[in-house]
Amino acid sequence: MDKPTICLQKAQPKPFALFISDLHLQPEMPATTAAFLTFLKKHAIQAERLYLLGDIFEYWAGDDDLASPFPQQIAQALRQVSDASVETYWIAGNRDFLVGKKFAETSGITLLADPHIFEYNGANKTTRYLLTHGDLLCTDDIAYQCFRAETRHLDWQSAFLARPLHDRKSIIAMMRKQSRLHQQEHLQHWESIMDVNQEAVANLFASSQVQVIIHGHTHRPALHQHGENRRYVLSDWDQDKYDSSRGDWLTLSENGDMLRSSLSRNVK
Ligand SMILES: [Mn+2]
Repeated sequence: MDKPTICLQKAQPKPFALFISDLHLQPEMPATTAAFLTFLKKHAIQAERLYLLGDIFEYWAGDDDLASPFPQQIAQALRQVSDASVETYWIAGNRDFLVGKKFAETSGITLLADPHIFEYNGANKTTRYLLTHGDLLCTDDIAYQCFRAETRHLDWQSAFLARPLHDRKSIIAMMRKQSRLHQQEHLQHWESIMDVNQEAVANLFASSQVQVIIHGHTHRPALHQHGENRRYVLSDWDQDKYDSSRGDWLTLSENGDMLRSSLSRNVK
C-alpha cells in the first residue's frame, strides 16, 4: 500500500490592499461588469482591504436608484466582499459623487473623504500613502473645477436630490451627452487639460508628507517618480470594446511591495 503523502502547504499571506478606479460601470457594458464581479470573487475577497477610488459607476443619480436592478446588483456584490471581512473603502469620483449613506449601508462600504491618507508598515518600513480620485489635481480644467465646487456643495446636492429620480436621470443623460460632444470638439485642448497639473502634484506631496500617491481619473495608467516619491495612476476599465481591453488594479502586498495586475480579456 502506498504511504500517504503529507503535503504541508504554507498559507499564502493575504495582500494588505487592492486599489481600483474608473470602471464606469453601466448596464450597457456587460463584459466590464462581469469582469468586476469576477475580480471581487477571485481577488478582492482574498485581501484585507479593498479601496474603490472613484467613478466605479458611470453615473449615480441618487441612492433611491438602488431600487433598480443594476445598482442593486453591484451593491450586493460589494456586500458579499464586505461580509467576508474585507474592509471596503470608497472615494467618490466626479461621476458617482452622489453615492451616499444608503448605498454605503447596503454594500457595507465605508465612505472616505478625498484625499485620504493611511500608513502601512510592511517589512519593518512605514510608508505614508495618499489616495485620491485625481480630479482635484487637474487644476488646468478651470470650467470643471468650477462645476466641481458647485456640485459638491450640500445645498446643490439637496436641491438636485429633491427632484424626482426620473428627472435626475434625464439631466445626467443630457450632461453626459454634452460632455462627450465638448470632448470631441476640443480634443487636443481637452487632452492637455485632462491630465494632472505638475505643480498641484508637487504641492500635494509637500503638504501631505506622503511617499506614495495613488489615483485614477485621467485614464493614463503609469508609475511616475517624483524625486524619491512615487505616483501610481490606475487605468479605466473597458472589456466591451472589440479591438482592445483595459483594466488594471494595484496590490499592496503584505510586505509593502506594490504590484500592478491587468485583466486579461474575457476573464472567467
Ligand atoms: Mn473621473
